[in-house]
Amino acid sequence: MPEPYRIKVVEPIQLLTRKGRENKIREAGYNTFNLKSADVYIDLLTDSGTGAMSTLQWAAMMLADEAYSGRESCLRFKKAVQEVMGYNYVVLTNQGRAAEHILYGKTLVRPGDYVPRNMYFTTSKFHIEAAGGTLVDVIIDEAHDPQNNHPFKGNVDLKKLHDLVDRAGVDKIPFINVEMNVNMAGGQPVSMENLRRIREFADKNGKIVIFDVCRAMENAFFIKERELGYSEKSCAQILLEMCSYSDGCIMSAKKDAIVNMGGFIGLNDPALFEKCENLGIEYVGSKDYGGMSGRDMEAVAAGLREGIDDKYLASRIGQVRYLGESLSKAGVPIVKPIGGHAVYLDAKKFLSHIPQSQFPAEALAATLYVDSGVRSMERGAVSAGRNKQTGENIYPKLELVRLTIPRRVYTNSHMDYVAESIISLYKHRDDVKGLKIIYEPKDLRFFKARFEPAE
Ligand code: P71
Repeated sequence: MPEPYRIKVVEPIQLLTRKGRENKIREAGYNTFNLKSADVYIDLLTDSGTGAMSTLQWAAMMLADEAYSGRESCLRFKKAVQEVMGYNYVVLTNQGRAAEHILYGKTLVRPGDYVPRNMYFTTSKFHIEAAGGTLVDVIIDEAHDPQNNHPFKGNVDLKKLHDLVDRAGVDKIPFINVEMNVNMAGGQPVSMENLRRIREFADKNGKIVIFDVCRAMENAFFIKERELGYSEKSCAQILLEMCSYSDGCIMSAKKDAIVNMGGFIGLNDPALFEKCENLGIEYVGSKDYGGMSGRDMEAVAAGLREGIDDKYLASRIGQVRYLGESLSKAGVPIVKPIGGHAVYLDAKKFLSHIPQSQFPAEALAATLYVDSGVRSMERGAVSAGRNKQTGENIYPKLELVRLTIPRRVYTNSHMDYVAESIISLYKHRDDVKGLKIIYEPKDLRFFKARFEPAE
């Protein structure tokens, strides 16, 4: 089926010459984060905050209440979270990492703690480590293999969870952290069955479960499509059941809620809520706005309801699949199954002549920009950073380039262009050279690192 919407507002884009793109990437230190968006033709850097809002969202923004306290927009925001996800209490934050800072870093994690999670995410790992904790990857092994076709590659391996409790001691585990549609694994879903088993495990061990729901709506779609007993349920019903297995969540609304800015912590425990709300006041903004304007809140409230619509999700994930299948059919190595928000190129396979110490994913992202003006994001050794003790580079199994599709922004002819560009690059892949780092900040280095071609 075609997209369940038509386009009312457009934004022109332009393609620089090849020479121009060569200059721009050199000036950017071969890091696509450092490019100006005006120099990018098709921007697949991220799906975060880059979606196109609907007429309903823009109209709701005009009705926003910008009062400092007791604003109506805050009540409507909280009502939408309760209705769509079922959490009783909501702390407003400007985006996901502020929610992680408050809930993980300032409230739950103590020095020496271990936090099990189905694969790391950069900002989540940062806030757990900044509080003196260690993130322990408990995702199933299949998730680390780009070719494995497991339908729920985001699942937690319950044995790894048991082993961690045995090894670290149950008191050293402040919470179990479960990400929906695991970003770093390729946008891979967690099954309802797995969520139920995590809940049982948590209850047996007296632990709370916190979800990262920034892509939980896309996860709900995969459950509907792939898990026995869910095909007749709506994604909205599925999402409510998913969230019922958790005690709380953090959300970057910039993803599934299709807004440019916003986030929150959802909780069911009033005492935990009280703590987080007070921290929110100290770190992000008073309790009725938490770093958002009233219009941001109205956009989120409307977006939460639009983002969980079955027809929208089918078209959204259908577009990601359309791009992935075009690449796969041409033999380009991508992570399988195709995920919810992005297609991930397997840079280790794509550029098998470049050692991981020369950052093949970063080199591939830079070359793709020069070739076609398409901006993608490195998700490999540069993102993984360095070992805090030894200072050595961490070399993750997955060395990927993420082609992240913004929601409701590009058409399938843009996807055709992207696919053709990558297929032609794949044919002359042997010409691509590796990179060496010439500058990097201490933490979250991928945002600002600079490179030069390796000799
Ligand atoms: C994405 C982002 C945005 C991003 C963040 C860090 C580096 C590069 C790009 C943000 C997430 C996320 C998950 C699973 C928490 C956050 C933080 N993703 N959890 O994928 O994917 O949310 O950006 O609103 O602070 O491009 P925030």
